[in-house]
Amino acid sequence: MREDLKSVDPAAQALLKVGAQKKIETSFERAEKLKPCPIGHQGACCKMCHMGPCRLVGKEDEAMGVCGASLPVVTARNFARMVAAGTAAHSDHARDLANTLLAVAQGEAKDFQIKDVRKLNRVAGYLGINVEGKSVNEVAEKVALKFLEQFGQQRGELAYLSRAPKRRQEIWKKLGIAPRAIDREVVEMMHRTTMGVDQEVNNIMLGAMRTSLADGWGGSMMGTDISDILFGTPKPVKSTASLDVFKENHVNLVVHGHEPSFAEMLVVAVEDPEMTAYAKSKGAQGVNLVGMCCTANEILVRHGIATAGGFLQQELGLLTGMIEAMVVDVQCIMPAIGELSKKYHTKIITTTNKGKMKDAVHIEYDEHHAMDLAKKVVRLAIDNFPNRKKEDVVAAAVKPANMIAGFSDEYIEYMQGGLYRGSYRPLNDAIIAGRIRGVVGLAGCNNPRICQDSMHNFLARELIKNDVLVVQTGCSAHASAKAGYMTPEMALDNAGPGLREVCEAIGIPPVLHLGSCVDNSRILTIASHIAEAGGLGDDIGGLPAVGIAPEWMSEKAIAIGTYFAASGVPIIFGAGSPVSASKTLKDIMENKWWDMVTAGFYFEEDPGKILELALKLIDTAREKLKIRKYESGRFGTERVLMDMAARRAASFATPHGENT
Ligand code: NFS
Repeated sequence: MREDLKSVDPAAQALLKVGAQKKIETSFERAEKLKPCPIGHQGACCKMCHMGPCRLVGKEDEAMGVCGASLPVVTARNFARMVAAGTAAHSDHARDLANTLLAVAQGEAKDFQIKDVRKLNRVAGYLGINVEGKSVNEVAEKVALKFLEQFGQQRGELAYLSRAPKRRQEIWKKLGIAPRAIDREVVEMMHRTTMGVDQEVNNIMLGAMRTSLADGWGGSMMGTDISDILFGTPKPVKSTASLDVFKENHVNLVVHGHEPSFAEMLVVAVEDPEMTAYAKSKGAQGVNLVGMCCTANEILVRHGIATAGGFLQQELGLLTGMIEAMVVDVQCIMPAIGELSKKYHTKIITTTNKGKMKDAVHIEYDEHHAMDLAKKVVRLAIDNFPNRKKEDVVAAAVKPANMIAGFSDEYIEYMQGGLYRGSYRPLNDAIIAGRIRGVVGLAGCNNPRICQDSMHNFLARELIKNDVLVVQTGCSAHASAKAGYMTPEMALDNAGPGLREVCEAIGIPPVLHLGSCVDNSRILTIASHIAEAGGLGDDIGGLPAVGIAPEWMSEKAIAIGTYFAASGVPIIFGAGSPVSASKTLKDIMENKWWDMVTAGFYFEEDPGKILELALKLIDTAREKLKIRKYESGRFGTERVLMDMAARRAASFATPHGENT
């Protein structure tokens, strides 16, 4: 690990130098100048009312706010509010998609179609909707209405909880943490953490788990499913990743943020011959659409659109001087890009009333006129091409890394047996035999307080070396993609012998790109399938699986970590703990939660210790399951993950039998 570097990504390093030469500050420098408030950083600052903010310093059992709130209560409330905010963000994203699905079903959003009818029917099944004799649009309408109901229903529980293993559902019921409705859990969490309501630490944390489950098994899972229904379920696609995916002779248009609908329209619009002709009339050869952050992941896994990387790349991208327009919507958009764009010819285009920005052009997206608006944006970018200043242009001069992305849970099932025999059993067998030691979901953000990508890359490399299959989402996936880890060849050279054999048999990378952060819900689905496939217990809790977010910064990451723990997957976060002020809270999350939900939530800053802990958790789970003790290079005699269907799958055919 290089402590002296701001990033391990050579393209980022090159652009950071450009920034330094031009005396342009980015979040990397601001993070150095602006140290976090130590009291707030550890979760010991209470600003729920105007008697404070109270800074609870001193001994844990003595520190107290003006109202008498104890340190553990304050820390728990702060944590729970982060969960609520993260849940709100993912779920509001899903709400917009549900409204789009409804508009499409009702014939009001004519530029979209239902791309994956098979998935629509599968989802209808989960929701108890009978599809017999109904047209595609009729089913889609019922599905959309049922989804919208999930936000505000006053009775019952979230429909998707039934997708979890029975054991897990029982645990949630017993603890009283089965979420009732998405909005209700977020609202209730805001209520119970306001001044003078919930004063019992364990109860606040149970509430946090219930709220987070409304994200994982609610908003996020819905977001993933609706995107698949409307835009297609991902299957492996080739692409490239780097800050150097911008083209000097093209109009460069970046989509940055999270919601995929408008980006999907832009993917079509930039290919329109009318747009290419218009670009040529302005001296460019065409329009180069590039993704950033989670919008990048959405259009990468479905269309193979190149990615410029994750959260910390947004300012660096502008420093290339080659971006004509950056279209943003919601979440992880740095306010700094508005001011920075003024130093260049780049136009920032905001597209939602929820997220406006000073110094940006506002073109409000509306799914009812999606294509017209997409073309308007593309034209604006093209019109800006002649304004590009030659002297501003810097190429990072780092060859973009090749990658394969697009491993949906459906595809992972398909690749283990083909369309009609798809199953998770071969994966379970590989785990039981010790070829695969365990599975790690490596996810989450970048954070300028940590050398960019250093922990993501270190952990991905070390985990595969130790025969751990790595599944990735969000900015962590960008980190591996840029480093070139998402190719089948990576397995040959770097994976442990067992994992390498499995990857070779199917022709997959040892590091699988599952999509955006809402697509962490795919990991929940995979974990449920593994539990149901047999041989590894009957619950998600107890599987040799761990979730890690080593460079996290967002409230959304906290919501994700909490719903994984509440679902039975132990979680390790790097980048400092927002609950470190309270030993009581640390004990609840690291120990008591094991008794309650068969998983703990750990904060550990040292990457070596994170690795050690992850492997220990995996090995302990193996021991408890009484499966073969992991030893590198020594496997059991169980079925090898290789048969004709698996070999055929290596050609990356679609999980749904269509032609690619
Ligand atoms: Ni996830 Fe996507 Fe990245 Fe973190 Fe932000 S882009 S939703 S929150 S920073 S992984």
